[in-house]
Amino acid sequence: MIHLKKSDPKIYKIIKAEEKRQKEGIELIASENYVSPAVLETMGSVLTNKYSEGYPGKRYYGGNEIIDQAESLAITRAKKLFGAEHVNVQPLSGSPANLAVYMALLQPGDKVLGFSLDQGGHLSHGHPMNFSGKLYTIIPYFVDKKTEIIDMDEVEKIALKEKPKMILAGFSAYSKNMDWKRFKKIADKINALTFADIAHIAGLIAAKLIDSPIPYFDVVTTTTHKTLRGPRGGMIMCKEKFASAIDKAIFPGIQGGPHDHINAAKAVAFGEALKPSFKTYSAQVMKNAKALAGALQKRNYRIISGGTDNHLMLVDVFGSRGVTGKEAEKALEHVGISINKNMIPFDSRKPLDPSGIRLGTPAVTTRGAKEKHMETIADLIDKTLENKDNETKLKKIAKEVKTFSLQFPVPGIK
Ligand code: DSN
Repeated sequence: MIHLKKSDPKIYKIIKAEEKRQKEGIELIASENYVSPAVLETMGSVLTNKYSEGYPGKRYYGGNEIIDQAESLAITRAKKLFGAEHVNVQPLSGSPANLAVYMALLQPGDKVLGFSLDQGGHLSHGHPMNFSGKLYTIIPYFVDKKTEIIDMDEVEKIALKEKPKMILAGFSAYSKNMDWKRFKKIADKINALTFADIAHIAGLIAAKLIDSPIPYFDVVTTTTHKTLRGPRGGMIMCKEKFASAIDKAIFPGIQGGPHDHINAAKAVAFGEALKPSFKTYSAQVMKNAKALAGALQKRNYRIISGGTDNHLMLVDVFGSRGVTGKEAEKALEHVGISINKNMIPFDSRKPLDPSGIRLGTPAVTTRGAKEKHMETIADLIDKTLENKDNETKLKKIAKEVKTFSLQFPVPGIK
């Protein structure tokens, strides 16, 4: 970064400080990951200079014959990776992708069945303060109080009673597998459209380690970062019959020029995900998540729904230790462990200071951590929460976190 260092030392310093934070800390935010140096290089390339409203071969600006090749490669690789009939790689991120799906398939006011945010859903699945909750009539479904797993019989009951126009399946804080086939069966009974948001688990699906909704669902959205380990961005996959409506909803519906440098970086990441090493990586992400959940359970932490079948878990820190999610996040941040506070199902506390924390293993696995390291991480988490008000002990733990982290290189950081 010789140019940046000279021309904007302030931003240069900020980037260097963030590199240091990423290197010396333990990243357990379930939606974060480290992209490869190749993805980083592509995002920092001259492709950022181009405007290319439209789609490959049908642009509203000249000079796009090279950009067309990059976007087409991203599409072809995504189709191969996920077995999708049609792919749009232009969504700027997950929420715009979801907005486009609502716009393409529904009219304002239409009924949508969505997983409640406070139980593991996502803002764009119908939260009252989000466009989805403001523009559409959202009927929420929940997990079973005892098992903390989505009760599909209950989903069916609600669907048959409410007859939504669309059923949305997906989550940002749920550690069990979705029963895509059952969702589709229910939707077929009431002639509803099916929409899956696989933002969190796209990498695990691409690696064929968990079931995919793509064969069954009308439309599937994802982000391209998280477990998929690509650049920040979104993507929509759909059956051919929805292709034109989806494409029009993205452009000119809600977006202008696509971010060509990001779309090319998506192509690079999809290319990486098509390699056998990505399957090995994703399998390790899941093994590490199971090991971390087990190590925490051994220390008497309650894991929501009793464990994890993917890359993430919710821990009831308030119920297990009397430490709130906010207190846990702060104490862990203090020692260099990044996590986020999270509501747990039927939480008696509020979103800004809930009972739970959410942990995920995609980032630490990218750095090379294995099951045995999850024991150390669980131990560091436990010690931190036990000593959350003891500054001397926290300082000591912070040193241990740094020593632990520095054994693992971060891609793209020297
Ligand atoms: N912000 C993402 C997450 O952390 O799950 C979802 O959009």
